[in-house]
Amino acid sequence: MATSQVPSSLSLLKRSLSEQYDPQEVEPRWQAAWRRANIFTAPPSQNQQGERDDRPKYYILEMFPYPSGRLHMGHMRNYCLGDVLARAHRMAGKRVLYPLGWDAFGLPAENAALSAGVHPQTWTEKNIEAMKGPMLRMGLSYDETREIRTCDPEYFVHEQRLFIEMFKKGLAYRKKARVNFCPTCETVLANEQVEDGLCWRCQSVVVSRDLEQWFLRITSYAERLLEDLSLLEKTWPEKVINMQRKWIGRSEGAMIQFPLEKPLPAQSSVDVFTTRPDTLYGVTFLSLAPEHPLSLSLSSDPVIQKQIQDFVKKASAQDRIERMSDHTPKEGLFTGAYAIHPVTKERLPIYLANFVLMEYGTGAVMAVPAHDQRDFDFAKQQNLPIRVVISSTSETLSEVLDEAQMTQAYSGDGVLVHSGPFTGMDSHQAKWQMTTFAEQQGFGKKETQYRLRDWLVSRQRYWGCPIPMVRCVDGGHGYQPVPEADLPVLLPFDVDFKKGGSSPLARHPSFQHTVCPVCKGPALRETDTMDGFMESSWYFLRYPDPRCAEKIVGDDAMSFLPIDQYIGGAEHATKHLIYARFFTKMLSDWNVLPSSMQEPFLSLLSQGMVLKDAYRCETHDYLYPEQVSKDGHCLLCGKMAQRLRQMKMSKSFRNVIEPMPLIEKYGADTARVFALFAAPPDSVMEWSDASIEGAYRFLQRVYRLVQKVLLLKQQSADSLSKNLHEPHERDLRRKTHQTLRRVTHDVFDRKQYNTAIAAMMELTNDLTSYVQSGSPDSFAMQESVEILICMLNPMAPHLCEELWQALGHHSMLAMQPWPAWNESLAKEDELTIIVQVNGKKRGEVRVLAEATEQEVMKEALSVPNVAEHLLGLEIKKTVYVKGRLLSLVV
Ligand code: ANZ
Repeated sequence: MATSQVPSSLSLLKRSLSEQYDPQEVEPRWQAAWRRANIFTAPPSQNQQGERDDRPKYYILEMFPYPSGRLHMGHMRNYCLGDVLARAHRMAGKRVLYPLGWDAFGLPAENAALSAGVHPQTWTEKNIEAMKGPMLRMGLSYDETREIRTCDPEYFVHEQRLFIEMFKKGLAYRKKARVNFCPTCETVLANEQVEDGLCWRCQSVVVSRDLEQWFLRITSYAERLLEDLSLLEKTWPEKVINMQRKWIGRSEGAMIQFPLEKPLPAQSSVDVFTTRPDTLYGVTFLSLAPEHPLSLSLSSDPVIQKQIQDFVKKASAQDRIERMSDHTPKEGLFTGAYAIHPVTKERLPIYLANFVLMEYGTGAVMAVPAHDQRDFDFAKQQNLPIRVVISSTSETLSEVLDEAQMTQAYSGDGVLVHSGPFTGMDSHQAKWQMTTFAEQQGFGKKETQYRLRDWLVSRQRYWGCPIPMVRCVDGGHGYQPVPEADLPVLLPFDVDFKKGGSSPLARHPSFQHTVCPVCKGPALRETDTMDGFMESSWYFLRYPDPRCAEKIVGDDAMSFLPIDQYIGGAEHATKHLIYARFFTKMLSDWNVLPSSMQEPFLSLLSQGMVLKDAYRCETHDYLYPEQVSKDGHCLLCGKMAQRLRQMKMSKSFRNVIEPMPLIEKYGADTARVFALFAAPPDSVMEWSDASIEGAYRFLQRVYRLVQKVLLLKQQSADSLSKNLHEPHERDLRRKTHQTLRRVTHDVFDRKQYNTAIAAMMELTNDLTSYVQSGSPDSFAMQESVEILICMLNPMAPHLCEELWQALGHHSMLAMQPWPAWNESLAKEDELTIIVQVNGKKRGEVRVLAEATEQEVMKEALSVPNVAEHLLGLEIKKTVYVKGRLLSLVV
């Protein structure tokens, strides 16, 4: 157990307060004291003597940072939010786990190697140190004993084991994929390595290529990932849940087969996925993705074949998202082939169309131009027939849309027309009836599709976790996992970043050549590394037992898991937060995690962005604040600069505020209170110098208040005691306990620190007036000031620790129990009741909190304005809302 006593080396420290509060002296002193007392180390569920620690656990985590080397205000806000919860829950008697770590693999490290010639590892380590300093200077109460770095072999060995297990279970596999490829560097590029269509290294035009890559079968978890979002509905932001729903994108519909008029040796029909089987009678042609496997074999005419080849090439080079957009011009090509409508037996021309993507459904669409806008546009362009089969009303056929007059598709629901035996049926009902009919006739079946794709994880990069696979060259054993005894596969340090462009691993003299684990013949080691999102998909499982070497999740880990509160930006809604859920479900299926742990993050807080004004000069573009005069002119040329209000903090807008200078000027506590008070955690936070000053002044006020209290106590401790039932004392105690109730609720339940701080500011004002009132009561004063210091501690821990000690305590405030409010003291003595006559407010009355309806009525009738509005009228109805409102109807 950590001790909460002030260590002896410190117990002789100041018992009185310096005249001026000096955060630069106070803050490092307390940080050292906390560290020495080891109070932030998360207690395991059982100590070394085997004694159980039965306190409830609380695992709080912020999304771990990428060690870019720069700590910005966005980070700082994130960590302040987490630290408040960690500190508050420790005080509330929980066994808190609040760790820190580094998402240490990634592209910028490799960029640095290329541009500055620093090894990615050196660069990363240097940056971690550079960022950790300011983080600890902020007073964040991390358990430093559990720090992890994902680039450490002791960390990534577990990722390699995970990958191998996924391979063995068929969850990691290789398939051909369309990838970005740089012909000059001869390497595949991740999306983020393509800048404006050019290679980030050599600026050559990037092309698409079909190459074999490693994939993880996240799609086999699509349904569970979607279903279990309902478990998170009350504790995750609605926005994030909706983004995940959309990303996973379940569509229910049918798979329908259209026989080819001239069957090919390998295929006799085209399968399509449709969400609207009810429109089957409206199909007038089929559209295939240019990349569809049938495309090149549909025509035997060499002229058409050439046209098809050219079209495929052109469409494949187009951006996928753009291709799907309603606004992108539709492009198509008739293949010369026909399919047969499975019901009407009509001939349907087969087209290639740029807006059909191979990655979705079957890569083929049954086109219903009357009811699908893209098909409509395409039909108009290609002069193809349009056939209305859904009528928007249930009226007679005369109300049916006229194809010749239509200017856009009607995509809504309605009643079926021109649909054989289905005519007159409601389109909802017809969807399922048509599907059943197709099933009976053998040309279709019910089908659910997901937008979610399998996760492409191979990267042709150096600074990532090596994929632990080898390929047998001669023995025919294909891909084989690296044997457990040979794990981890380490990254060779002596690599050459400059020569050529391809991955340094693929050019390393000895890394690649190895032996096949099955036949001991020659084998080639996989030279791809894993996508950086792999490491962040499971890192939270390591903190509870970070040094456990044998297993990914240590024995005591479940005494902390799952994470009670996760904090991070909403920009991770679809990638990281889906991958982490996927891994958790998978590990739960493997019994590495218990079956009860289906979700990693029980509650999620997505903090808003940090914004600040930016300045732009016509000639000099964005300006640094020091390049702008007080009256808004560019100091470089004297022209008036344009002031752009509250832009995202970003290097390119030159409006970034670095936390360290702020801490050096005002101290960490001011920076913390500012970050917490400026806005609710999930809203954007607007930077303003005035708010920083405001936070600073508030803390100074609290300091002076305690100085005054100490002075009064010193002067005449006993004579200050008097009756606590006097009105002033009752008022102060009521305000104190009401504030405590409010702050407790705001911090622990609502996580709205800005309103909590506002309430403490009010209490500080009341308490200051009370203390200055001449004859304060020592008990009431001490009680109120101590409660204030306890409540403020999670936000401004250094100042509060200093004041706590000055108030005469010997134990550290960081381990002090969170105070409990007294409900009877918090209760209002008197209440204000609004009196309405016929729904209009006519007056108010002050009554005792426990007053009955009759007593309230009696008071109300004596209010002149109320009496006036009742004069000569009969009260027909009375509604009394206890403690709030009396409504009279006359
Ligand atoms: C016929 C139809 C008629 C359709 C109609 C829609 C409206 P969601 O809802 O997003 O899942 N589609 C199918 N595969 C496609 C692909 N690979 N590329 C482009 N479009 C494709 O979309 C499903 C609908 O998108 C399907 O239903 C299909 O068009 C089209 F009045 O089939 B529909």
